[in-house]
Amino acid sequence: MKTFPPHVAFLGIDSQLTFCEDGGLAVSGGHQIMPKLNELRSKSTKGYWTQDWHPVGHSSFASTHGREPFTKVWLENGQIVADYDDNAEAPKNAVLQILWPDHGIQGTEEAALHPILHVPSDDMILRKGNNPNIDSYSCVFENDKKTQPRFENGMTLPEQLREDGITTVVMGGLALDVCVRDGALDLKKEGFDVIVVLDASAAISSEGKMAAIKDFLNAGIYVCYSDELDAYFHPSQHAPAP
Ligand code: VGL
Ligand code: ZN
Repeated sequence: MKTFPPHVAFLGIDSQLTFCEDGGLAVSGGHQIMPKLNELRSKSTKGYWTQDWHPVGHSSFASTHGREPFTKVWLENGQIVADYDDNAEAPKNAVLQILWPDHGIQGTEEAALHPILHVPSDDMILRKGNNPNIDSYSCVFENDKKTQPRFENGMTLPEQLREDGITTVVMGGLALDVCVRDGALDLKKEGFDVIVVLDASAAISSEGKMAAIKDFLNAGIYVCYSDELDAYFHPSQHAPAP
């Protein structure tokens, strides 16, 4: 098996039961990507994971507001200030929120990383979504785009990656059209080379998947399938015959 060069790290996003079939926020194809994540992890020296980690009654939950899941609203300090309307201006200081079914509740069995994943004990896990009033899709910024999720050691993910000598991140996980997308875009903006592996990810919707791929390509993020990575990192061994 070919391994990634040492400056390349694996990053698994929200690879939790809560985002798989039968989970709180079920993504179809969730369980199926887990063996691919194991395969990618085994090719990398360093591994990083994120975990969606919400308190009970989080402001991103429809149930918290007595609303239907998948409604779009404007939140200010975790409170609904208006319903989202395509034609209306955004209320000042408000953050757009899709209200989700309850998911990723701290300490529950379904909030754990998927049980078939092989997570070496020195891999680092970044928990996000702790703040009851702010959702956190990206592994770099919470949805206010100001505050940042941090490891237990106090470091942000970009700080930790730089300290570890990582310049390139190979990403997969759930959901491609929400947390993988926002994390990939933010890591790219932070100056990392980012590769999103499609068969190691699953999306909430196919429209969302197409929109995310468009965003990746516009941002200069590589999008590929797992069986293309060896050729990408070891091109001389994969050159076409003369
Ligand atoms: C996610 C919606 C809400 C994700 C997390 O991991 O993609 N999506 N919370
Ligand atoms: Zn969440």
